[in-house]
Amino acid sequence: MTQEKIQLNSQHFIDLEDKHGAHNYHPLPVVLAKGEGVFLWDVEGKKYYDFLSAYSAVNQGHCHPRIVGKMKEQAETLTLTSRAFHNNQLGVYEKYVTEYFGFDKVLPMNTGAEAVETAIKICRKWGYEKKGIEPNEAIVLVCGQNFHGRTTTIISFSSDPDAKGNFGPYTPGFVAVEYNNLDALLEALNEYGDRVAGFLVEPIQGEAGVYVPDTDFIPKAAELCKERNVLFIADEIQTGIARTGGLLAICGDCTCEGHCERQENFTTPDILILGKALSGGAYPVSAVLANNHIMNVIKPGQHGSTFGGNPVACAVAMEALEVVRDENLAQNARNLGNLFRSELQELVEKSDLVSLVRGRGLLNAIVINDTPESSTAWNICVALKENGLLAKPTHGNIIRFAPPLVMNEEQLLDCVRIIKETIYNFKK
Ligand code: IF1
Repeated sequence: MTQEKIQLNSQHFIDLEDKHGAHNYHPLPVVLAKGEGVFLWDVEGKKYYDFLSAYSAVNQGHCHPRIVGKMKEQAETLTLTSRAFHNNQLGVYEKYVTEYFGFDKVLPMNTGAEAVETAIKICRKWGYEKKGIEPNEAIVLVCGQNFHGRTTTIISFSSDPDAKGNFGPYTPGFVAVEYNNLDALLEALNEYGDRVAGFLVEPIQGEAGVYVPDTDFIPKAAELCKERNVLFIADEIQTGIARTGGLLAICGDCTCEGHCERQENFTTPDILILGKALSGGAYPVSAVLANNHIMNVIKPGQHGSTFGGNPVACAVAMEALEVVRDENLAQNARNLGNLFRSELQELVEKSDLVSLVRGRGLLNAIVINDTPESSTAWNICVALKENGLLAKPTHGNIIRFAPPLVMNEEQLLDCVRIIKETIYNFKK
């Protein structure tokens, strides 16, 4: 290659980021230039399977033609009006998404963290105006090892020192209970009594390492909240939109694809938070859904966002959700997830490197048999990259595997082959 061409390879782009960008991430050494379905290509033209899906934002596959088509169509027509005026997309989307998930109303935002912040504000306001909590005394219960975003209030209740350290002073009004521990939840409800406005929980803790709680944790936690007049707030930003084999992770093993007849195992949250794959990864779209007796505490001028509910976001989100239904992505995630975990169980039995496989649907992880401080999981991901599969460790020794939900069985088994060969040939 000529000197000019060498300059435009991966190192060139990595150097640009290093010199001109904040160092708030430690990416795998790969520079991507193109995505299509389950595949990504780097600047040298090497092809990879995507096994992260941008942290479950690209459930519908990279650059889904229907989603990109709608985005282009709306972007060439009307991109942004602000909420100072009405437009011909927002109401249509609001009707569509509230009927899709079974709620009276939606408050549209952009990023996941903004939606979590929005849910906290709605919950607190409901606590004061409907539950009668003393002013500024509301408590929101959260879980240890949570991940809900990176704003100052959200990291105030994080248990991760990297996410929280040196960002104080912290927002008060949050109490953490151990995840998957109903006794701990009950104890906190008893201790804080009528001050508790809500319980914010991930149905499966993604960042913490794909922790799937006991089957009865979510339903029983929701029951306890109902008994104590506490809002059950489900953060489905990473687990929702078909990722875990149902439309939502709190659907349990219901495969209703939405419009659930509220089967006995369905837990209905008081506030549902969505993001990421709500747009198929094409555009920042998030949403907070709730019924009128909760959502109507928000009056004009009390919350908002310049881009929240913009016409492009509305058009993209409707198409992204149609694709989930038309392509039966929840059922596919369920089927391929079962196959994936059963195939990888072989690694637990035959390799000293892998101590556990866990997950639900196509949100899975393997636990590497080394300390969280070791670089083994990272080095395995670098080896996977060399072998054509992109994944990234979550906390230390856990590797998350989350391919786009449009993957087919042949592709999944090809990825299983790559993962097995990489693990069996890996030298620490
Ligand atoms: C990063 C983690 C995953 C989320 C849940 C809210 C948000 C997220 C359950 C906030 C976002 C992203 C953020 C991104 C990496 C990724 C992540 F590693 F950070 F924790 F997926 F597990 N609730 N998760 O998973 O949504 O504001 O990002 O749109 O910050 O590094 P956001």
